Amino acid sequence: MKTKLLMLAISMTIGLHAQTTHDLIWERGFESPEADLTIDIGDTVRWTWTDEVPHTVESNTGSTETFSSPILTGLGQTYSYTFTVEGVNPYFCGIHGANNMSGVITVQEGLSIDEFEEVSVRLTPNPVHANLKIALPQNYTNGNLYIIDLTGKTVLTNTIENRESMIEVDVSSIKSGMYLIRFELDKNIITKRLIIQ
Ligand SMILES: [Cu+2]
Repeated sequence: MKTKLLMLAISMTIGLHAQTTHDLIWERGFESPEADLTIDIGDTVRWTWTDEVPHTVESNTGSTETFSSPILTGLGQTYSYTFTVEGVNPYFCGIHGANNMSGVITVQEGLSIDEFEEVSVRLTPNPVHANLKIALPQNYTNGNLYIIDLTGKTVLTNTIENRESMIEVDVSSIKSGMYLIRFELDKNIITKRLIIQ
């Protein structure tokens, strides 16, 4: 009985570890390499529409998994897909075409914990009213962060210096709503969704 409980606890921990949601913007001209991600099996990719024209997210020829969003229009609309098979998944917008909107989601089995943490950024609290605390990975040299509204306009830019692992950003001057916060840490680009209240 105790063994079973322990096994359950371990498998729940692994399950939680695997369930990361990665955010991407989705608009005309959004392409590789910014539209590319490497994720773990079981992770979800969430695309957020950041312009006001119709788009789809569709797997392209040769994709390991097959997925297709409905045609969505409007700022802040989202489409999410959870990847469950190791492989390579080229995708594109069925309306604007692979030459204008496309990327590749690479799904790997069991990214090591180090790799996983290398690309992890934690935002607390989220939603946030004033002081946003950001936990950063420690093995980068140069960093910038951008808070971008759903029209694609950058409303705040910060340089991250001295390889800080925890920073605070005052967002009280930004009006409430949904934003994307984008981190450029050396060559890693990490985008997350941020709600400001
Ligand atoms: Cu499109």
